[in-house]
Amino acid sequence: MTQPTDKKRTTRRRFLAGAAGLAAAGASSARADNAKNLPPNVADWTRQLGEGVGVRAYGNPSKYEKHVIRRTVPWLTATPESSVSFTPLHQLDGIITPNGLCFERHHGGIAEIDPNDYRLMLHGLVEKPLIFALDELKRLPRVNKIHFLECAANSGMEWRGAQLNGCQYTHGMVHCVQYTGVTLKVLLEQAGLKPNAKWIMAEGGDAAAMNRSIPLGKALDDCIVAYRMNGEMLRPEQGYPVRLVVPGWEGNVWVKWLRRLKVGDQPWFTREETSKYTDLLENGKARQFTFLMDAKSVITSPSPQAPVKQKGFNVISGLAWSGRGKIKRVDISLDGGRNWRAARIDGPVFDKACVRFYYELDWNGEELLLQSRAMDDTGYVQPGKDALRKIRGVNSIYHNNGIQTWALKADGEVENVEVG
Ligand SMILES: Nc1nc2c(c(=O)[nH]1)N[C@H]1C(S)=C(S)[C@@H](COP(=O)(O)O)O[C@H]1N2
Ligand SMILES: [Mo]
Repeated sequence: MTQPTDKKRTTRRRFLAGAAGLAAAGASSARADNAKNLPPNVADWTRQLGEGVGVRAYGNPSKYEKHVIRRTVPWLTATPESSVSFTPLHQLDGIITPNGLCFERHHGGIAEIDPNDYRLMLHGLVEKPLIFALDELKRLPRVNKIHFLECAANSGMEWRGAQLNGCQYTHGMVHCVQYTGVTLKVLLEQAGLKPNAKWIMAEGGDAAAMNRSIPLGKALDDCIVAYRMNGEMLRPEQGYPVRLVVPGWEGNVWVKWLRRLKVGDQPWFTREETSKYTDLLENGKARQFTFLMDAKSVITSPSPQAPVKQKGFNVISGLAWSGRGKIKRVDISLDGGRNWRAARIDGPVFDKACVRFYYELDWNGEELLLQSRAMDDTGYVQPGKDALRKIRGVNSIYHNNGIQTWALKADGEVENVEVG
């Protein structure tokens, strides 16, 4: 075992001393605790038998965690069927999003598909059109991959300035889970591609019949026809029983309730790649087929929904991800981007997946402007919001990966702001 450096050891010791100080201070603070359950007393839950096994045939979180839920912004959309709910990023840790908390984005509600009646059709410029039942997909070679999915419209309300007060709303259209399925490459090889094959179209079986064109190169590279997330079958809201996984690319192309894959020699110019999911620039022209999600990061705690409760030692925590590859580094600024220092990435770093970063802060109560900045293994650095606006203007909705600023106030409250 390697010894920590002296510097690290002192920091850790100071940290632990600080934490103990907090616990002592906490006992006299406004915490809603009940003295009869606290040491040295024997707590209520030790005085009686607990609930037996089998009562919770499918387990739920503790009843004390009822506030950890997906949330919606009612004024954002006209109907709940074509709408979005947001991942509570500020209440989560690590890199995996629990299945029940993954944000949802549907254009025609959640399709309810009987797995017995499920079929995936593969046709177009192929030698042999095929139809797969779910069991047949499960008999094909299997892969497991952890990837983030980010809606291109994530942070889309922030183009013209700070809007929504909470990272759940500013950044909560992202989730990261482990997918199990068969590669799209295997399916395409089974059907056999015709020489002029260049694009594929993926279409959903939902009421929106949402469809998108994807270049063949990407389809053969790393796309997965997935039926499981985090080990269990996909949730209905995530596309049960089958969805397309398009690592690193905008969520819109990850077609859920996947019904059909058609091979062609050009894109289809569907609604979702013409009137939507294009990036309107300052000069009135729009960028099209901007699939890639660039490197991005956000401090999830502290953040407006997760204020700082105590002075002294606190953990700054956040997520970073890049559609180009692996996250290489995350920097933290406490002064709105003037000075940067490296955050500590903790846990696994996968390709096109979220990483968790931490920065331990001894907070003396001074006001701070907290920022995080991600860099990926291609050398791409997450831009500031003004730098992004210089290239993109403010007409866009999509692909806002600018650096987020949280203003930490003296009372520990946190606000969504912008600096220079
Ligand atoms: N069939 C179908 N697939 C779809 C959609 C849809 O409405 N219908 N929404 C897309 C959009 S815009 C996004 S961002 C992602 C959201 O995936 P999630 O609901 O698992 O978060 O699914 C995509 N796939
Ligand atoms: Mo989306």
